[in-house]
Amino acid sequence: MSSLPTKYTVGDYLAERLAQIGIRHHFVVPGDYNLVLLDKLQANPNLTEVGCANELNCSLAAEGYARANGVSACVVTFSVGALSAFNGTGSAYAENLPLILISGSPNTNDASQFHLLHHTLGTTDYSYQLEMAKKITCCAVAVARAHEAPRLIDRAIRHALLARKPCYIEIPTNLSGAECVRPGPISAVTDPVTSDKAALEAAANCASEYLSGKLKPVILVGPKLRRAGDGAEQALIKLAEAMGCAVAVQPAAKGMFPEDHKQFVGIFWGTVSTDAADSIVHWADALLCVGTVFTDYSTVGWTAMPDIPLMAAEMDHVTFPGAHFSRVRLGEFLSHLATTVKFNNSTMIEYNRLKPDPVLVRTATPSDELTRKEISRQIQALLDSKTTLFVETGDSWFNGVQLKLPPGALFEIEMAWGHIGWSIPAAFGYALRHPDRKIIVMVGDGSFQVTAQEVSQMVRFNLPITIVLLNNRGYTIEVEIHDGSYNKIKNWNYALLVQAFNGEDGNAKGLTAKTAGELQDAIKAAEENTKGPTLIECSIDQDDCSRELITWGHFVAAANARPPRLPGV
Ligand code: DPX
Ligand code: MG
Repeated sequence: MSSLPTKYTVGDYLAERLAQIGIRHHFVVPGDYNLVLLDKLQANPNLTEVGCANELNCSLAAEGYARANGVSACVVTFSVGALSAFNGTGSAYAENLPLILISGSPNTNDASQFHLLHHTLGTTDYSYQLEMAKKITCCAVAVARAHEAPRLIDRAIRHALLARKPCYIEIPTNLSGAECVRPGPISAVTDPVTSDKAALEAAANCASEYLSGKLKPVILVGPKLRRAGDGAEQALIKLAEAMGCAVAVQPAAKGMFPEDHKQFVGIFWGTVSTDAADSIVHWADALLCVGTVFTDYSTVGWTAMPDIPLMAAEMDHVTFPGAHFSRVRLGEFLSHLATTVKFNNSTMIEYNRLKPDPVLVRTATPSDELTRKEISRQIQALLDSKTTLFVETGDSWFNGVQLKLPPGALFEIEMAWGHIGWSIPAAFGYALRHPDRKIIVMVGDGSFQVTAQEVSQMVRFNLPITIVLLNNRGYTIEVEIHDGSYNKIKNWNYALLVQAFNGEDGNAKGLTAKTAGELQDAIKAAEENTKGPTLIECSIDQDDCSRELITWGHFVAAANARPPRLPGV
């Protein structure tokens, strides 16, 4: 391409690699250690720079972009920027997303001259940021000489893409513009590792052994299914249909198996499961776990950990009771298994007996005071094949998980990291990559206060995101886990705040709803506002929370409160 540089610098090299792996937007906050690098990235015709209000939001916007695009980049300055961006990087690690964190750093001459520098700890050792980054990424590199940049940049990006984890690249301020070689073929960075044939075969044989003699198989789907890529989601549908058995889904994997599929039996979340997913999982005598993640949250304080021997198919390996197979790619394994398994629909027959009858949903009259149930009912009616629903940590998790996803609708949740405020920047990052989708965010008042500034980027980029803010006046989920005065927060005028972000040229709308009719009108106004975000503040009573939140909160609190185990006891 004519506008690509003829002479490459470290910054040009990085820019070209980012573009080659499919990144179209890079999220930045400038600072003097990264300004030359930002110029180089800006100069690449395939990259669009997206400025964020702060580095926490910048990293979370990149986290959301990685959900939509498969990979993302976040560019910050040394320490004051990077330490804030570590939070979103931690999220990307926990949620299995390849986010490339890039930080500017001091001039290469300063360390040997023992200079004290701004944006540092006030010591002359500047290696601490790299050392910290090593703990929260799968590969952390610091470029110390321009000629090393190609090797280190390629290594970090390749590791991130393979492991589906974040990586870290540190570039000194005086090296971004330093000359280096032009990039070689991108396949050296992006080509996938395929399964070891013998291991794949052996794992499939072991699966047949595991299933032989079992009468009641169930598939349990976890969030790593989508992260694995490689067509794993489609392969799972084929496997499920070949087996004919019940398919339950973990809350963080909602939407990764179609909810309108006749074998979908609900969200398995222990005692707060939907439909009868918990009954059928507990009835099973064989559980094929596909990309599952068992944490205190997903097992409801360890009360719902399956207690039968499991098959666990992970992104790059498979384990069985007494056997382990490395270098088996999930998509390939599921496809292979689909050709060898026997049909056994016993769990579907039983599920259809257990399945609860549809609940009659009461529609409020317009003048009725707004309730959590009515909000959910109205959001349910909004969902269509183009919707992506973001649900924030808080009661929004439980309200969102209860909704039925129509075919094509997508669902995003950050259950492993659980950072309140994630949904606003993450939905912004996601929307840049998927401007064609109808994005709805369900968020609580406490979470919104953490990252509210990023609504201004939605305004800047004219993104018509609908934010349904549940104002229950505080940290209700914490109230249910362990209450105290610290769970009260200062109330804001949220609708007015969002309009303040308009400045002189924005199209954000801020609306309030205290009754069912007001919410209906506000949703209509949101649908008509195609040029900017619409926030609808829904006021509800502080104790108007879901049954699931109270039950889950009770068990998680009990798990948190276990007394220390003494040695030998
Ligand atoms: C905290 C949580 O208002 O939602 O529905 O009222 O609970 P609900 P809100 O958004 O409040 C959220 C609040 C304070 N968690 O209840 S879930 C602890 C926490 C966290 N992340 C960060 N800090 C603290 N999850 C960054
Ligand atoms: Mg709240």
